[in-house]
Amino acid sequence: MTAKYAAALIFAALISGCIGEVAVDEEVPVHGFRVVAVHPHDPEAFTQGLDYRDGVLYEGTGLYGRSSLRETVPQTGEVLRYRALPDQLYGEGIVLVEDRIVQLTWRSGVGLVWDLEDLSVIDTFVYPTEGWGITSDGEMLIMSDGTSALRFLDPETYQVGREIQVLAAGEPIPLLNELEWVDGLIYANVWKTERIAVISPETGEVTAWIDLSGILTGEERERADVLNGIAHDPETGRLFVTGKLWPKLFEIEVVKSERSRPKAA
Ligand SMILES: [Ca+2]
Repeated sequence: MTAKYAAALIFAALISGCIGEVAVDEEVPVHGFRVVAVHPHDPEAFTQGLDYRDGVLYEGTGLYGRSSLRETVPQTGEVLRYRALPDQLYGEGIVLVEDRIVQLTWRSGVGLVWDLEDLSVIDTFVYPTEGWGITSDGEMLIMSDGTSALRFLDPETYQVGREIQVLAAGEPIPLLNELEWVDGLIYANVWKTERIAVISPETGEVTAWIDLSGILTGEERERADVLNGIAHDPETGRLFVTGKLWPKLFEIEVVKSERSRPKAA
């Protein structure tokens, strides 16, 4: 193929919308962010779940032999309470529900239920999928498992009610990870990306993306693993994000855009 012919083919594909990443996301706005505050975060914490209540941040961490549940002061990173998981359990998402903390594990098919008052395990439950992220809409638990599915679980029986498939511009979005319920929408980290999907809990449609590219410096990024922690304070609207082995916890504001833009390379 001559270069001129190849160029003509590419041009034809471009004008017909067949190539170019803009086409994938063209119907979904991509929001930016503004850092409001930066707080210390334990760079040894392999963050898998983040939640917030009454001035305290709750964090679940992963890896075999290093998984934990911890309660910290967001402004300082001070650890108020800490519980190690058994070595054979790989901790995943967490969510506070009334006076309990529910924590998933990755491939053990078992969830742990902690008493918020003394951080003792008071119950367990089982599920047939991997466990990734978990949040709550105030009535049901919402769980991710590494696919594009989100399942709604009864918070008393842990039985699955309904399930939604998460789609952006008609395409399934797999690898949904840490979750957070924010003002009637589900925020989800997408594993190995710096994007948060903003998802309608009714339809599973991604109504917007939040692009957190550049939130860590290049040097920080080299030492850290992926974005994987979102916590929201419904009282003040504060939104916290961090990631696995990140040295910082960020408070951010979402800077809304009505327009889509191509994914970062
Ligand atoms: Ca969360």
